[in-house]
Amino acid sequence: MSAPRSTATALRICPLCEATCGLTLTIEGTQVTGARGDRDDVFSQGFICPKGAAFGEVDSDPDRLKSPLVRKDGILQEATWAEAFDTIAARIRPLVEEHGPNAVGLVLGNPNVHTMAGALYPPLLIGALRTRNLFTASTLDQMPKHVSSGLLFGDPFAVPVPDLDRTAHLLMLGANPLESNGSLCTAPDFPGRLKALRKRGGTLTVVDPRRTRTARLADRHLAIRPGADALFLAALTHTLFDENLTDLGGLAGLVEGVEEVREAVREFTPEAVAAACDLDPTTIRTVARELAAAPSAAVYGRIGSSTVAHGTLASWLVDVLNVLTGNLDRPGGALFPLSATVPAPRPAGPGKGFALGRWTSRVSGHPEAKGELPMAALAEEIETEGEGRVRALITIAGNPVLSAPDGRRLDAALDALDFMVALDPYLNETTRHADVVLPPPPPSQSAHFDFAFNGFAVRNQARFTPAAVPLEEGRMDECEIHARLILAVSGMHGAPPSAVDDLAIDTTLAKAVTQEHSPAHGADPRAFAASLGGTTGPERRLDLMLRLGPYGLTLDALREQPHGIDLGPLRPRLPQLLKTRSGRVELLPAPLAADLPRLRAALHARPDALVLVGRRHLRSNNSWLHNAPSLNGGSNRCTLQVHPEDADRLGLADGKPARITAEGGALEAEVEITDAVRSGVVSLPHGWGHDRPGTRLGVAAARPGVNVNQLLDGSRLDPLSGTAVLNGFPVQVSPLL
Ligand SMILES: Nc1nc2c(c(=O)[nH]1)N[C@H]1C(S)=C(S)[C@@H](COP(=O)(O)OP(=O)(O)OC[C@H]3O[C@@H](n4cnc5c(=O)[nH]c(N)nc54)[C@H](O)[C@@H]3O)O[C@H]1N2
Ligand SMILES: Nc1nc2c(c(=O)[nH]1)N[C@H]1C(S)=C(S)[C@@H](COP(=O)(O)OP(=O)(O)OC[C@H]3O[C@@H](n4cnc5c(=O)[nH]c(N)nc54)[C@H](O)[C@@H]3O)O[C@H]1N2
Ligand code: SF4
Ligand SMILES: [Mo]
Repeated sequence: MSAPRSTATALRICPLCEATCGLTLTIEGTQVTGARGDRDDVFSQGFICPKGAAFGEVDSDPDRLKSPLVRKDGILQEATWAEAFDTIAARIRPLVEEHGPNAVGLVLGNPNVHTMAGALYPPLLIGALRTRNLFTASTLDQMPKHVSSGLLFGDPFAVPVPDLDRTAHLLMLGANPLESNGSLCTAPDFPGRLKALRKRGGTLTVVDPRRTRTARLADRHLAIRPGADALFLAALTHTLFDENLTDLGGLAGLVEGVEEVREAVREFTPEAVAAACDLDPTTIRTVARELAAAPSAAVYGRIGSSTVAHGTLASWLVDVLNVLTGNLDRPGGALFPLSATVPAPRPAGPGKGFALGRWTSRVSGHPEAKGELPMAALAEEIETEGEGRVRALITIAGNPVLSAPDGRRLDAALDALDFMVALDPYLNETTRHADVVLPPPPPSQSAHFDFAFNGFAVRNQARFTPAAVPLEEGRMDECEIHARLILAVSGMHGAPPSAVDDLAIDTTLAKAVTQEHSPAHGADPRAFAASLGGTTGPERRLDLMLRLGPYGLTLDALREQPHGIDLGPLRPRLPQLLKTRSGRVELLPAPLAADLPRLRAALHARPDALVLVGRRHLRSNNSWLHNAPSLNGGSNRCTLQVHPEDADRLGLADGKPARITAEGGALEAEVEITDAVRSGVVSLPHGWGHDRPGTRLGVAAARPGVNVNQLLDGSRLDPLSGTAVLNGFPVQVSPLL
């Protein structure tokens, strides 16, 4: 007879999307058997979605790897942690010594922003590798926003978020928070907050080629032609100037380049953009007037306005509109969050500015952005012979074979590597190519703090949840895996992992004690380090960041408030946060001005007859949640949505297969006829295509779907940010007979 299992509860911040809801987990023995919203959470106040409710199932997925895998005789086999790190040290160092640091490429995927390890260690790994071959999910996502923020404000992380709870008017482009739960706008219960906006008399305009669940909640839905947002936003800007509707309010002395923007958008009249956007000029003028007239308003753009040909221009114009209507940095407008772990603010003044293109990629000459090269260029950097070729690759929490353009080509490239390491819980489409797989423990066994998302949250707050259950025997904490990986690649294999954290703490403190605005100014670094709370390296680092942060918090203070500490609504932060050379908001930075002729050319381009856009489903998350049975029941989700008129024209029948062809290849998918997509547009979700051999994803493989990114060949990029065009590219569709 086995001993009776005890039932307990534990708090855990949900890592499954950007909303960061507080969950109360039910734990039997060491297994999570249930999850509900934590009603006392200072931020999420009990909200939970179906993904959070499935936390236990995701956590205990039997397909999660339990021990490291090392390739022996061509086959991935279970191995000890010691063997895994020995192999990495033995294989990576000689490559670096012979071919230089760029011989090792690094891929960082999305879940890194959902773990403490993913926030704390990759910067150190990048420093240790000194490689320029850095590729992340940002160039499949929000890099355009980093670039526009870098240029406008001097800081690529200074991303204004809409003040959801106080705004009187929200203009949302290319986002569908009722399915995604929000992005670059961390807001538990985004749907509830939008409903509250309507209830208090506010208005919502949604710009999306699909009539999404979010669009259905709006006062106005504009079914724009995909890829045309920058033109639409330029016409709104034009109208503000044309009708004397600009009013910078309190920003007036803080902005330069306003007159230059007026000139730059002169040509983009509502009439001039109407055909490309497929919106009538009167509507465009009305939207501009509403924006100007609202007591407060925020313009907010996400994926559908970012992963497009003019993604950086669109991201820039979003904030140009926020500035010109006086809504940037004021309550009810778009504000900059202030998270508890950023260094305490320095005094306002000129900064170093933001440079783009400090180096270029080896094969195609793509300019770097924020130190990164386009993910879409990874395959060619592996395939193409010569000095600086990527010979070894480390992937951390990324599945680019499905999430980036042309997975088949990348598959072949990964096969051609000399050596590959994957830090990932699953053997999937990407990690199956690795020589060493390092599996992190399931989330219940990891502590959590949101380093990334607190910087994009609609309310300042800080929450820490310790591991809900102890590390299972044979497991290694993800932070320790990272630390050991850093040691293995930097010639310090075998040193204690705490050395990595100590070095990080020492480096941070050495700088902080010299800075007058730092809470550590003038302190003895050793004594300060010795006073840090926390029992592990990452906890001590969190404690340090909190102590050096703007609120003077400590890890102990967070532990005493397990439901979190509310730090209040967002507050104005200008001019302090500006790091531009002028010390002001630079409204028309030169690289953006130089990209405008490309937008002008788009005014006259003939629209493609049929273009494809993506979509998200509430129960999914990119490529890795298709293995949880309760999130994957019901009808097929990987369908090609087609408007009835297009279906008629193309001879497509509902429920029948169609062939979709584009520059990267051809796919077959089931047709779903619906007028929720506008005519001229078809929609297929991403993250599917789980039919490759050598993976261990039993549930996902049974309903694999197709990989939409196989339609792309990686050549379509937003040039300023290197971001792949994943929305609004031309396709041909025909019935499959
Ligand atoms: N066509 C099209 N393509 C897209 C998009 C789109 O809208 N359309 N969206 C893009 C966007 S926005 C993004 S962010 C990317 C995402 O693409 P990726 O960054 O590749 O992320 P995922 O597909 O979510 O894969 C996540 C990987 O992390 C692993 N993982 C899960 N949890 C953990 C963990 O705790 N630790 C570690 N180490 N690993 C973990 C999973 O097993 C999986 O291998 O996809 C992009 N691709
Ligand atoms: N359920 C679920 N939640 C997720 C994810 C997930 O995969 N599933 N992924 C997470 C990640 S990594 C991210 S980055 C966020 C993304 O969060 P969101 O930005 O909200 O992403 P989507 O839900 O894909 O919404 C994008 C919308 O843009 C529209 N669109 C496409 N092309 C255009 C265009 O040219 N112009 C305009 N105006 N609209 C266009 C699409 O129809 C779609 O409705 O979601 C996160 N949350
Ligand atoms: S909304 Fe996001 S954070 Fe909240 S429970 Fe759902 S998946 Fe988790
Ligand atoms: Mo993303």
